[in-house]
Amino acid sequence: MRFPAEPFRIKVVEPLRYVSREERARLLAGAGLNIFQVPADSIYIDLLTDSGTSAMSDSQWAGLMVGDESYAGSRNFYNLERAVREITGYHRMIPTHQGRMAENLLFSTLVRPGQIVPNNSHFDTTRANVEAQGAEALDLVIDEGLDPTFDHPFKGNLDVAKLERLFETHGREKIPLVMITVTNNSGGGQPVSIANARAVREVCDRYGVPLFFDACRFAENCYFIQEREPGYASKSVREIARELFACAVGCTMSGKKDGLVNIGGFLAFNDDSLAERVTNLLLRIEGFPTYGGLAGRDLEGMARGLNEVLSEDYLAFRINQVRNLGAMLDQAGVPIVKPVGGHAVYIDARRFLPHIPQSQFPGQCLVVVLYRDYGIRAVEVGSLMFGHRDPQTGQDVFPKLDLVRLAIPRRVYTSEQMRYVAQSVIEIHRERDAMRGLRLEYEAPVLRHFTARLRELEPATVQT
Ligand code: P61
Repeated sequence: MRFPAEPFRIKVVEPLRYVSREERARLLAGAGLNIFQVPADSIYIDLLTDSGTSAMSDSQWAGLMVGDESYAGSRNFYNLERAVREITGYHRMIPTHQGRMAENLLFSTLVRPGQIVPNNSHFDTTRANVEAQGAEALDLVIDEGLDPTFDHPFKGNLDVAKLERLFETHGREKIPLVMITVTNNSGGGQPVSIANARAVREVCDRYGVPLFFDACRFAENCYFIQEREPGYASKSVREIARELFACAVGCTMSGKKDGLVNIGGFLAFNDDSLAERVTNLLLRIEGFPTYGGLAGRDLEGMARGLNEVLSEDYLAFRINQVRNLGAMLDQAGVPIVKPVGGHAVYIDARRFLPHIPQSQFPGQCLVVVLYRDYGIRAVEVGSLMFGHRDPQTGQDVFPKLDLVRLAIPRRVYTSEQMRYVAQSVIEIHRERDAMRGLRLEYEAPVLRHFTARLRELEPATVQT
């Protein structure tokens, strides 16, 4: 039987500070209504991200003490390399300080200006790293993946017909690699099936182009495969992971998600000549190949975390905790992306706040109230994160979806705390008609959501 509740007990606690509503309102106003700029110790429940926020196990903490900080040949590098080989089947593992450096190294090596990199959906760092090479980051997720109400077991799948057409139109010279993000974060934490990964690989092989995974949440993806894909119910998640990774030639990885660590990442594949090119760049911008940008102890924590994350008791608890939060919201009529994904519940802000147009950032409005009134930090994944002004037309361009992500850190919050989150969102939903839109006062040229400053619109200027 799988564990019905937390498959761990708590040995160390981190006290949370209570901050009054007045104090939260003051902090938020000073931060330009940007939740990234609020000090974390003024937050009661922090659902900004599941990235780097996991609680490490006793074994991982013990692993830090056997960190070998030798400049070259640290024993922890070999432990991590072994863990990655066993799980993925890729024999070259290049450690990096986090996922975006793995992306930078891969794209700097393989991508040229004017090329196109298709993905089911690029996450923002992936997109930024593709664009930094002067290339286009193209999202090809299946149409069902863009409809927040459509129930589909593998909404993260990449549209194989669209990929075929892309190759037919542009030829293989324009497409240096194809990526699939497992699970698909920007699309709601939705999984990708093995059948889809195989079909994409088949197209890539025909055109002689490599397929890479953005594998941050591979274990959660594999749990969904076991649960939902015909033929996989009796296979272990570990076996499924091996089969999934065999569909691609390599991966980028942020260990801050399914590596169960607070910092770390890697790039892994089997191509020795690519390893040589990447390593030359790594030496210049990140570190020596046996530590990347990390301490030996960090490598050890990630080696142990990668094995722990494949525990099926852990994964059953993890996926159910996120799913239960979604169910509480759904039952109360809060519009969420369905089915609930692996690491987060996504609220559909356009349906939650239909009276606030995308130009007034409905998702960010909800983020503001969640913190100011309830001490909960969520993140907007919508018109603030992905919207921009088209330089040619001068028009504002908005993404199809305006979502608010409640990302659940791994092994951190109790079910009671999750109930508090659900009740808070439900109360806001009841009062939603009184909420007002926002105006952007400052934006940086890239990744604007980190530093943007906003202001609440006066009631008189709200459009109806
Ligand atoms: C997150 F607000 N994700 O979801 P790094 N690929 C994928 C990711 O989800 C991802 C990375 C690559 C984060 C952290 C984050 O604007 C933001 O180790 C599918 O963070 O470099 C990271 O991995 C990059 C949150 C990143 C953000 C950028 O919360």
